Amino acid sequence: MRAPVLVPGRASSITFPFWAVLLKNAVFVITQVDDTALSSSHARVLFEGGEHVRHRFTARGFCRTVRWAPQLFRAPGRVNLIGEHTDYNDGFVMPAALEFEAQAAAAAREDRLIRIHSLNNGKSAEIDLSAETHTPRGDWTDYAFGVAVMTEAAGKPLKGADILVSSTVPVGSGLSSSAALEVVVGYALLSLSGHDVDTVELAKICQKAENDYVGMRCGIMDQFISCNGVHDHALMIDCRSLDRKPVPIDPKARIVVANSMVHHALADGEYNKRRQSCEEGVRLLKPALGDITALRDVSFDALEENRDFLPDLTYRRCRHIVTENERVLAAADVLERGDLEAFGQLMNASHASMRDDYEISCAEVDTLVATAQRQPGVFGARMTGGGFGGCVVSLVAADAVDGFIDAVRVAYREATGHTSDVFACAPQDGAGPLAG
Ligand code: GAF
Repeated sequence: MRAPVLVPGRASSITFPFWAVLLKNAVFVITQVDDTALSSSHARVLFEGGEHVRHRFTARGFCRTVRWAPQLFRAPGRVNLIGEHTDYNDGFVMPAALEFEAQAAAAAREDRLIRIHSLNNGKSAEIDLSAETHTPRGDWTDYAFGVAVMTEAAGKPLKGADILVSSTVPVGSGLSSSAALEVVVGYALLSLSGHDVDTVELAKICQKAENDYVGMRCGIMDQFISCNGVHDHALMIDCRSLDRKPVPIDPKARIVVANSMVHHALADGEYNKRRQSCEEGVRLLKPALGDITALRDVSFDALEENRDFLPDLTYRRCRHIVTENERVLAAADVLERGDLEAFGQLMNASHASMRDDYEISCAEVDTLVATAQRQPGVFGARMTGGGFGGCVVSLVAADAVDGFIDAVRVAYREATGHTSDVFACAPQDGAGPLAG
């Protein structure tokens, strides 16, 4: 398989909202991070902006014992344009970072407690980094505390911290709300403890947290794009070397995301099963193909020549990965040449492969994809993310976007009864401090 030429991404400046200036300039005395105080609508002013008086009232309302001068951080969710389930096969992916993001206001502590409060669910929790062992709780806090534990395991000692988090990434939609939370917490903890933040290393730490603390055997795509996204670009990532190349999105087209509003519960178990099938494929093909370590090393011709070594289901799982890798490489070429029609056809083929070979779609998503694919001005559409629900990504001619959004919303509601959130996206930069 041809290897792409990859160059490091460009960093660009981050704009920060009005509320961030207020918060950054405020030194306030915080009481406690407790549910009643912080889940109030007043507390939300911290993250959503609002008039200064209300802001100060809020600060006084829940701040009593700890002097708090937080630093602010952000980490985006993502949409993947093409390259699904290829990341854990050492393959290629092409995601973009979204405007939806997790934000954190965080300050170091004198001790080794990490205390976190979520403005999304109004819940708080803490761990003591000095404890001998840490037991995952099976809830949202595992993403945050897993990152703290894995950061220390990577040889980076941390100070304790008080962290307030808020996220606009819709949960369970396949837009990587968990990676955004991991990355924003990791960025905050490293910064508060005086470490330089290497965004490739941070992505690896966050992936390890998800693999070994949360128990989800994900690849590195979501954490990597949240750390390294590039404004107005998708990012072509080689998940083996972690080389990356920003690919500009032609201004004649817009990325449009439509949420199917369904998420089937079998997602995590089925995800791990897909990964096992890929590993089985490599094991069974190795005697014939020699020095392969991942499906990345298998060409389509080699797979076809050796398909008799594989049970049919394993063969189809492998065929998705092998053809998807080829599609991502082709997609990078055609996008660079501005051939949006060809890019769209690769997206459509990717969806068919996920639906028929990898079997990670579902009826509602197939309906949404078909609805999107038949609209005027659309180049292509496919499911994005891990599967079994979540979002559909489409590439749409810029001058057809408004009509596309309305038509998809109406047709999907008529077909399924669900009201889809449909929105055009502009790719953002990866994680970083919010105010400098
Ligand atoms: C999930 C995982 F977290 C990613 O690593 C990736 O495998 C994706 O599903 C499918 O492409 O988002």
